[in-house]
Amino acid sequence: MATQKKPLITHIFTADPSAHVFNDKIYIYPSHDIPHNGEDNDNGDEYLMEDYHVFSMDSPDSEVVDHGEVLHQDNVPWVSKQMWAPDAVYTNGKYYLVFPARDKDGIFHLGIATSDDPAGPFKPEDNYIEGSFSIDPCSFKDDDGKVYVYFGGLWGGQLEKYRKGSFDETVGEPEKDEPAVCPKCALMSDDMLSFAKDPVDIQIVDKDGKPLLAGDEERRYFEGPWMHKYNGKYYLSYSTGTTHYIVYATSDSPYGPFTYQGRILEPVLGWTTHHSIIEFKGKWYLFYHDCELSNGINHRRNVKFCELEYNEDGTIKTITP
Ligand code: FUB
Repeated sequence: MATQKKPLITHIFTADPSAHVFNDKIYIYPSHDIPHNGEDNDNGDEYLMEDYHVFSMDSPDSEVVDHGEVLHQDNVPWVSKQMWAPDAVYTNGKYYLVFPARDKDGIFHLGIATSDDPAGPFKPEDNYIEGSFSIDPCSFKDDDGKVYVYFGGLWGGQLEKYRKGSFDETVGEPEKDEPAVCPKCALMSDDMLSFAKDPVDIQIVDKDGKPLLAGDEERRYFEGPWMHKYNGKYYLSYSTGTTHYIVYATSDSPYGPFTYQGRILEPVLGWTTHHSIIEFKGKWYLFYHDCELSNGINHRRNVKFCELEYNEDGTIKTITP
């Protein structure tokens, strides 16, 4: 299946779209790339995001509406810089924006901001979620009302630096024949302001039940987790980073283990690839980004979307951009 989609938002650079259906409309919570002429590097220093805008569409065929800036880093007491990929969830009659950023010491954590309206503005908590770390939160509400946050990203996202239990700047990725670094999952407290349980590793295994190895770069986890459910199964999808695929794995439990299934999206223009998946009025859609608007400048990205299709057996048809 091919997608012909054009950049959805063209007046600012947007990336990392987390899409949701709230009140029968599609809401998009992306990050906001700020143009600059600095260098790209493996630490992600080029991603100088400072704020969030929220966008909505009445339907996939409608115009997209920019609801404006809904949160700026200057209004979040614990943040120093880099408000990266956010997500949002509706629970307890409120909308919660879950976002990563660096604290004053340059360490990434996850923060919470709240609104009565899916379009914001969002009021931040003074401190980050205690015990949170790394980047790319996906806030998934299960059918029983429990909210789980899946998170973690390698390299600039610092995930591998926690391999020994706590942050250690000197710790790198595992050897290629060792199990890959796992994404994390934490059950949220009922008030959405803290972790109800410590984050746990989410295992991603091959068809024989063996954990994917760090050297298996076409399949192992790198960043950008997304969770959705289809026909009662949990689908964990994510970016493979260095090989630029969006891939997925399935499980009968939100905690896994997840069995690797295949690719959702072939590489897009630009280094990063990051996505979300929603169902809207009986059809499924993939939201993602590339660098078409900037002709390939890695930190000037644009959100796109296209339809996503399942095969009869529940596998997902690979999309070629
Ligand atoms: O947008 C900054 C970072 O780039 C995100 O956190 C990653 O997922 C990648 O898209």
